Amino acid sequence: MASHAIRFRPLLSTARPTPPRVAARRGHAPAFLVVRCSSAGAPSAAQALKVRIVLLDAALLAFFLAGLVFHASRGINSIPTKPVEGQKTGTSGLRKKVKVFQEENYLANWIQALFNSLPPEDYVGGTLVLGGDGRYFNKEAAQIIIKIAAGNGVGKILVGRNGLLSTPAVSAVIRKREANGGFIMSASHNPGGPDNDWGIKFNYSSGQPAPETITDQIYGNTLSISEIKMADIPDIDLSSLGAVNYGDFTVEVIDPVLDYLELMENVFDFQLIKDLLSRPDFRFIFDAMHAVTGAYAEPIFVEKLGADPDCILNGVPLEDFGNGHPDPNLTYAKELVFTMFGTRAPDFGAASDGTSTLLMEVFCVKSIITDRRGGSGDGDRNMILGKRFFVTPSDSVAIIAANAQAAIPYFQSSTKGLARSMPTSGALDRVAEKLNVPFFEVPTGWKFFGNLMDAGKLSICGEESFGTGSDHIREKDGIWAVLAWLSILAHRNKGKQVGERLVSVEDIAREHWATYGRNFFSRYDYEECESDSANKMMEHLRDVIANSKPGHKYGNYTLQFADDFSYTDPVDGSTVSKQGLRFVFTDGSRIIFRLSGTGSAGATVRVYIEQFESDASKHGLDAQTALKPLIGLEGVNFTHRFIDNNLDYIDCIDNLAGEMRNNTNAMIEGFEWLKAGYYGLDYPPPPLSFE
Ligand code: VG1
Ligand code: CO
Repeated sequence: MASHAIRFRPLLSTARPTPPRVAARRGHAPAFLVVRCSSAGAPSAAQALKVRIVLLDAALLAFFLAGLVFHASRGINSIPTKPVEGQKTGTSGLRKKVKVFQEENYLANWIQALFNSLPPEDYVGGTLVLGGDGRYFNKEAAQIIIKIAAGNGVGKILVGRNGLLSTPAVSAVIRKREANGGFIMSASHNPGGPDNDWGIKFNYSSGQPAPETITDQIYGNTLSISEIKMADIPDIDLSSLGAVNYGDFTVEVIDPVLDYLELMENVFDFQLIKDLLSRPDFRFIFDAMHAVTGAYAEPIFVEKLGADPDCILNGVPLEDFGNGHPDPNLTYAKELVFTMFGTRAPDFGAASDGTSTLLMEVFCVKSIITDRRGGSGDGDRNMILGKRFFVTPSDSVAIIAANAQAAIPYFQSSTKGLARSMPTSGALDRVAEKLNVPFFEVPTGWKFFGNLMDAGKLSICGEESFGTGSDHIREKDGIWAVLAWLSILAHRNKGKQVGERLVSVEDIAREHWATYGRNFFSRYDYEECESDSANKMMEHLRDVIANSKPGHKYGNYTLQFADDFSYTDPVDGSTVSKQGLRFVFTDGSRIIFRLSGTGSAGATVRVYIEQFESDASKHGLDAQTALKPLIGLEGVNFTHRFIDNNLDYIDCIDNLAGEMRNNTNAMIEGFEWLKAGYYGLDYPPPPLSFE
């Protein structure tokens, strides 16, 4: 790698003023001293000083000199590089195979492109946070990121010990420490290990995922990048807490749990939860699925809340999540599901980010299940199960919202507003209506919630993909969701004698349906489809939409409208389009098609099916039974209609049907088969028909 010496030319910043939001959040004036690097022809630092010294008062001069000394001691290598194709950020950061990230400068290019995209006052002399889910390649990546940050003039990096920080913890640390932003090293729910995925995400100063305006700029810069600025510092030992200085650059290794734990203690009534967990008649299991939640489970659930340590399963984060898929859903968290549907099921089971070990016989007196397969590697997802009962994420957020004010101190005074992603079921809409608070429907991906929260318009939000959260941070938060449910259960059972029947997860859900009606919901994923076919299928569906008219009959359903979802941010007016194809019927039923934006190979087609039922006598139906008329659309076959006159699509769909039979990732609500004691790799064929 070629490198050459850089001379420093200190300048008074001519850059744009810091946006008021950033300045206010930092709580101090924006950095005014910017060091620019140039390789030749620049006046020396001493010359520049002479010119400018008259303008500087004593304090400024002192600061300036200090900066000069520090910068001089921070050797920076300028590494020539070439653009790499395909570094476009998806729904949540840049995700690729580990092997791709290991290619020369692949990661370094993206990180440098990021710095090239941010206004210098947002990072020069500032503080950034760095952490991740402990997956394979994080250790190497952390060192690269630290050196490039130092090379670009960042003042301080706060890193979680051993590079670990859950996604919600990164958001919490950014906010608490008033940092300018942070990096999350995670491909989230995508599997880890040398042959699997790696990912990187940048969050901004209020802890929110960078908006598309920034990620688009980063992508633009990856296409023209020619130089990487890397500080010439040794690899940092990330295993022990404390700060190390290299001139004016500091790396501080922080405890990954403390800031987050403190926040949770402010949001929830820990004593209330503790009282529930100490009941002899309440059992709770937590499986951390070898993902990052493992680092949080013991300090929070055991040390603070008194849960039995034996009941934390797979609590040691592993680089490949124990070879599991760290996505907490009904497919990847089968063992947890099995346990919760077993004869001696605990009262409450929750999953957050990945396990591979069978939980077949877990009979802890007090137990919590947090299953990383049912969540994601980075601790932002969650799955909630009661005894022989699955709460859909769409219902979960609605139930939390409906009960938050009574059960969670953070929401005691008010709920500002509620929001969900477009494909998430309409259960939350009805709660917003009843609470008479503003409601928002945003595109898929957490980044769209941040602005609403910053503007004070949003308290609680969620996605059907096992993401739930609130404005306590700017990410979805798996442990927050588990604590929210525990709070609701604790609140509902306060004062109950041992032996008295406890209000269960199922009771709470059924009561909710009785009040608001039930939104039956199911999502089907068709993974690793051929990209071209999937794109053609979507184009074809767009044609169908263009030709469809309100009032058009589909079996017993009448089309209200069909469109390609687009969104205008009510806060900054920015717009995004092509966010999912919707067929919405007059009774509120919906069929939605989307292409995933988080895959690392091929295309993933997601189909979301939803039907509203107000009749309480039908709320007990299995979701697959309830949804059957909509999915089958007898005599019409909805999916078939879209494809039967184009063979290309049929090829793709055939392929999809094959994938479906192999049960790649079908989040199937209901589970009659499971209740009947069936448990195996082959799910019964789903009702969605692709013939
Ligand atoms: C998926 C989910 C989406 C979620 C995103 C990131 O995106 O559908 O709701 O926000 O993953 O979650 P897509 O584009 O594949 O449908 V995570 O836990 O992977 O950060
Ligand atoms: Co995740």
